[in-house]
Amino acid sequence: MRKFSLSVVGFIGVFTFSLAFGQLVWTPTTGSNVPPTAVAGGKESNNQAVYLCRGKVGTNLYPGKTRKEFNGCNVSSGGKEVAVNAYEVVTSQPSTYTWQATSGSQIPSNAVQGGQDNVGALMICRANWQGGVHMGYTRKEFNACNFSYGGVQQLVASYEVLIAPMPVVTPPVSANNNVALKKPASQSSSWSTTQGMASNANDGAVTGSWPGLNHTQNGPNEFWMVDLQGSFQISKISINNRTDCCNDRIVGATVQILNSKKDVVFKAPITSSGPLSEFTVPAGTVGSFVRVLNKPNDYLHMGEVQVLGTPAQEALPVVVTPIASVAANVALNKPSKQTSTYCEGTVCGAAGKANDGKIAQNWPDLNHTMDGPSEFWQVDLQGAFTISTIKIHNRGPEWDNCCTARIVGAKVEILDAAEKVVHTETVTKPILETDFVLPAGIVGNHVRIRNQPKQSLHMSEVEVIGIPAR
Ligand SMILES: [Ca+2]
Ligand SMILES: [Ca+2]
Repeated sequence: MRKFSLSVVGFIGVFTFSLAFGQLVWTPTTGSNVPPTAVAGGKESNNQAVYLCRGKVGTNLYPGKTRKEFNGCNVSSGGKEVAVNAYEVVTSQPSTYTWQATSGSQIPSNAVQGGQDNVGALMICRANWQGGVHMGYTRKEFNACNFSYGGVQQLVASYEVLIAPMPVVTPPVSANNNVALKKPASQSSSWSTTQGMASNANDGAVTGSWPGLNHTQNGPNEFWMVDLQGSFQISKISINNRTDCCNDRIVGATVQILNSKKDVVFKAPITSSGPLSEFTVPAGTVGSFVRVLNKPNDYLHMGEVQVLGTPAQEALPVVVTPIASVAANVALNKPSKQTSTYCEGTVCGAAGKANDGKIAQNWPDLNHTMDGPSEFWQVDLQGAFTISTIKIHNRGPEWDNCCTARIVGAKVEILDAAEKVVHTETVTKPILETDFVLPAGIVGNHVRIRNQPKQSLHMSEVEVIGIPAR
């Protein structure tokens, strides 16, 4: 091949500026001084190595090739082969760099830049030519690898580009991820068939403005719920409130964590009308669902619910036997009975399900009578207790809103040892939990819940908080 030495004048100092082109190490040199550590990138037809270099012509920096006989870095410029006397040669190339076959304008996004001209970046390429392999440069518009050979520019459309490894993106290990994100969400009702959908509250968009909100109707028992699709150790729940109006409607709502059986394992009231409410969940809390219950008879709308958690094994709930000398649920696991029992096949709403310690709120984890005119459920406390509070946990809302209202009108009676009524309360709201704080000094041996006539009586749990009477 012929060698040309054109336009090689005074380039000392042109490489003092720094060009951060990947991880190749470019070492300045001149003329025939090819360092022994130079990296071969191609070869002549007689297998003599040629080395990757780059040299400046005017203001352009071109990748090219060198060996000591060239007395410079041979680059393609202005249609000619130009030997640049003061140039840089690659003396170290990461082992992860590879040559990738391509053609035309198809340049991989991780191609390595080796220079630039007045249009833009020039990527390092090489092509087979006349029995050898020769390095040059490419850009999409060239539709080829541009290199020099035999004194002139060569353009070869089938070529290779030098590529750098794609950066490896490592997801955070065991981080507290938002495990609610885009999981199946449901709600008791929606604003319309197309607006205020449940999924708006866990789509990842933290907006407080309509229409980027979930939006229920304003019944007594509205809710939003996300299925986490697995059990997670939950550390925190964040709720982004609506901010464009009506931000006080969320005050009085309740956030709950439910385990895989939909037992409530954590609950907290939402007390702030501010843009963000955050709930720190006690360590060890494992849940599969997160539910937000509305403030009864108000709309529930939220921008985003985020649940931070890590995958976990679910521990079975431990039933703790209360110590009788302090105020405790004295109805827990005591003998209970009811006038009739509703069953679906072999699955029945036995009386004991209303005082087994589980607040599951869904069938079949409920007691369930028939719907006669005078049904009741009753627990024998097995002793006389001074009763301070009775908590009635209603059936949950997510099955159908028909059932939660059946409890309205139910009577709560406290009976003495002779089963004479000593105190009565009435359930007035179809809400999830009604707490009756009793006047001081009420002593009872039994608690009876009478149905709203001709409505089935079904309850998740009846808690009777008391201490042994003296
Ligand atoms: Ca959202
Ligand atoms: Ca129960």
